[in-house]
Amino acid sequence: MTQYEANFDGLVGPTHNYAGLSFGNVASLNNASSSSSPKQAAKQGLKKMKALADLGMIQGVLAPQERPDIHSLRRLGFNGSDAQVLEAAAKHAPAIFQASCSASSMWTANAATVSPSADTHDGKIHFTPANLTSKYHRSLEPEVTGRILQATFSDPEYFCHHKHLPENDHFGDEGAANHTRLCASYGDTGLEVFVYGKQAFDLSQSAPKKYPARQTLEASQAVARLHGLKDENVVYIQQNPELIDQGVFHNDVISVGNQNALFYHELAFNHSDNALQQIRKKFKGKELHFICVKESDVSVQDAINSYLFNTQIITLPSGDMAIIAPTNCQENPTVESYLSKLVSQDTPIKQVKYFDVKQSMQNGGGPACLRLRVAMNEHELAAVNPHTLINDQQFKVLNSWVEKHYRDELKIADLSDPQLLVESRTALDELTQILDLGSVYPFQQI
Ligand code: SUG
Repeated sequence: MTQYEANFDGLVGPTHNYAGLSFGNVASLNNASSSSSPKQAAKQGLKKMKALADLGMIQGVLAPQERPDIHSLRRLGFNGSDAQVLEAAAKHAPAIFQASCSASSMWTANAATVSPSADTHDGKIHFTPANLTSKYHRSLEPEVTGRILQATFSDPEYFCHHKHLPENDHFGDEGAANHTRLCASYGDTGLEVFVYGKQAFDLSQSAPKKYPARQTLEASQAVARLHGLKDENVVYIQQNPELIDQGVFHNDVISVGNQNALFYHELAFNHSDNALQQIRKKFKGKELHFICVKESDVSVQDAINSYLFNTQIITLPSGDMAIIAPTNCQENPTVESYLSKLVSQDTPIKQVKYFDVKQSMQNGGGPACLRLRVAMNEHELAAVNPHTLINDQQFKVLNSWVEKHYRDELKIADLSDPQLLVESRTALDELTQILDLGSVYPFQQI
């Protein structure tokens, strides 16, 4: 049976902005209050999706969330009409207000953890939305993310959806950003590699000191249990806490895997030798490629600035792998030279393709943050909501939809404009029809 790995990218929402909301994510802090372009951001994302579809990949799209999140502001005691809620929150609690306006659901690597049917106890694809408890603005996402995932993967014969984990720092879960699956081919049982930042119930263990560890071991273990993964097919590895303190706020900022290749920085993991040995021992395929980048080749700082590891490694229909990198890698001479050497070496990665996703990068989101991977066989693919798959037609429709509804420029002060709320809801209402999602948004359920 034919097997695929589909990428479901997050569509950038109409309120994409830079509010400096993510302590520990250096790009987010550095660009706080810069003006953004929601239109450009959405188009950059769509262009990457179309390019991957043109390469013969299965490419899907996940809808953004409703922002400003009036519902969450009402829960915090702001009342009156929607316009009054906006005005009062922006005036009396500007930081909370800005958090309620973030388009952060665009980074769908944080939407959920997904285990393909070859790995799970019941032979279905399992989804657990991430609770994203570490950041208030992101903790607003899981409920609606769950609904969007259910509307995209709705057939219970093939897909099993769990509720997000308990909303507490002890179970802080950031989804696929800290999860990689290694396998011989997509349809084979894989080794699911969960990378955590700290152990929440054992404070004697090492943990970062300056910035938060957003993923806990206990959360990763709970997801593995929910998905019915066998112990022999799972490893738990700790991220190097010193790197979290340098701004590596997720594992996908310092390592990425695809099939039998793991591309990582030599300082990525705590007790690295032991971690890699566990992977080697449990990996069931024949050949495993550890592609280790030395600090002397590319420093951690260069990796963070360029997002060398927030690249997507994809397997092209030809069987070769390609690395999808942000143009920021091309603009960094050390990283560019590393990548051009990499594709000529004896690894499965044979091509590098650069994409301008700068609007996302300025908030700390590279190509890999923008996508959620779902490995599927042809029956499962046939059960996916077809309107969420990118082809020439859907690309055109979505581009025109962005053109029609999105602003060219957005400043923090614009977020309290009641007209922006109207524009966003109008756009999203139309989008649910384009993608055939049903009423997934709170404003559609009143
Ligand atoms: O959660 N940035 C996101 C970036 C997510 C990147 N995802 C992965 N690495 N998988 C975050 O920190 C910034 C929003 C702002 O500051 O306006 C933000 O949420």
